[in-house]
Amino acid sequence: MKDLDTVVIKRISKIGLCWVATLCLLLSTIVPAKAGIVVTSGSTLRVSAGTTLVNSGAITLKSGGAITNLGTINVSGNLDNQNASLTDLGSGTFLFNGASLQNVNGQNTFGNITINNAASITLNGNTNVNGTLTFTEGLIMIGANNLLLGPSASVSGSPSSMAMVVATGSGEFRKSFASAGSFTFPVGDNTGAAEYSPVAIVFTGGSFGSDNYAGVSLANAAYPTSTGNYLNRYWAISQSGIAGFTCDAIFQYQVADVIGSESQLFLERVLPEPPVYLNAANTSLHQLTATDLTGFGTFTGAQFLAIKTLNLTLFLESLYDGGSIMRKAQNASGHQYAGTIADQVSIEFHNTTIPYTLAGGPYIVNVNTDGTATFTVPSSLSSNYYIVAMHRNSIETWTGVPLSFSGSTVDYNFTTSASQAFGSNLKLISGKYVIYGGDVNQDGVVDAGDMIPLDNDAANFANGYLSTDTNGDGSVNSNDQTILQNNSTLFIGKIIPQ
Ligand SMILES: [Ca+2]
Ligand SMILES: [Ca+2]
Ligand SMILES: [Ca+2]
Repeated sequence: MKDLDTVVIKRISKIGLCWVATLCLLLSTIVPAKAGIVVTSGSTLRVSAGTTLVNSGAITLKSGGAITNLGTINVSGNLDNQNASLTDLGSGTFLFNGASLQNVNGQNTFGNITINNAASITLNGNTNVNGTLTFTEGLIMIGANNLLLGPSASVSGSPSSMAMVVATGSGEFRKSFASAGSFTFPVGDNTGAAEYSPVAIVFTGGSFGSDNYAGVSLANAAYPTSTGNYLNRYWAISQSGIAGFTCDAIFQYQVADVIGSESQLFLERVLPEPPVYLNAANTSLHQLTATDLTGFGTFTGAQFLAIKTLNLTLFLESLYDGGSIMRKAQNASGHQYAGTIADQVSIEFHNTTIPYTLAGGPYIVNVNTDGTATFTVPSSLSSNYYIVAMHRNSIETWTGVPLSFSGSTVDYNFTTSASQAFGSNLKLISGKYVIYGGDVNQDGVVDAGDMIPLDNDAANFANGYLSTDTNGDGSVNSNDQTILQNNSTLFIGKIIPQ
């Protein structure tokens, strides 16, 4: 015997047990169900427009079952969709009004959702809302799942710290846009005290492709590089399918999250690096604002720290013929990089005491044919560091001494003497000191281990921007063995402090 308190909707044609579905179809009234509804495989729970199905328990949608809600379904227990794929539950409203935490399982597409449960609901799958998301009371905790509002969807009610989306996990609260326009993400955290910190974004232009979205997540914590005066909060905004956009953004924070002086705060986009500072905080509205963004990233409030510039000069043996000029690295069809760029190096900042740990980077930096390489250093790097240059087939090379980054500009030239590199580990070519080439496999030494991949690529007549192409001409052949053999004979390897 089935549980008498549970309504089980079975396959209509097979069982003929269709009374609940029939009632819902026919009556424009409130239909009370007992504690729990189970929709079995092959059956559909259909709620007509104008009908409210009041359910005082859970709704279980078995795999193969369906719900077509064109009216309203009041759920006070869990909504457990056991279908594996995204399931459209109809264009009607689901009212979550339980007295304890409600779980929404599975991947669901809703028309409208209203939350009126002070004990909150948890989404355990990716969730779409195409109509209205109404906040009466309670939190929607999305965790690792994405909550996506469609292009026509909107938010209603009065979001607050007691009625909002908690987006502090790896999931995002996403909104799709049909065209330029604005949307306020009613997001916040439930870390310690629940705090409401919505983000409003206003697209003023752009090309909005199908399935586009902008998505928000946040953390009630200091961004790791924050120092001095800062905000105990950061927001990450991503987007997909929105090309060539311009966008304004407003980030609302709570004064309780200010560490130090609020008047010192600016909106800082900390990612992507290098960080940039935007407008000063509005200390009466407690807002951080950005205008005319053309890219998103991670944003926080922080004091303005002077931008630092590192001007390096270096030559790579692999591209250097003398005359203070490098060739441009080639790929199979021509120059790998446009303009005056010869190649790219990656630059790391290392601390100056054992164990010389990584303090910043690696940062990908363009090196021009004249050896100059300039980039903006994150303002958080304000101490002394060894600068380490790495290149796809060159020997890792450290500065001869640590450099101070207390000022705004740091110049360093590896080419003027051997001692400019730690251990004087540079090669003299035509009056300039260059970074040794030939470390194809990037293990820190030039030896037979580099010859194996080179020989393999040469045997295959490989072309392209390849680490085995030690002279950077775009093809791998016996000419690439020269640097490698010369430096292998000299037992060239990286020399680093230890
Ligand atoms: Ca909090
Ligand atoms: Ca090697
Ligand atoms: Ca070559």
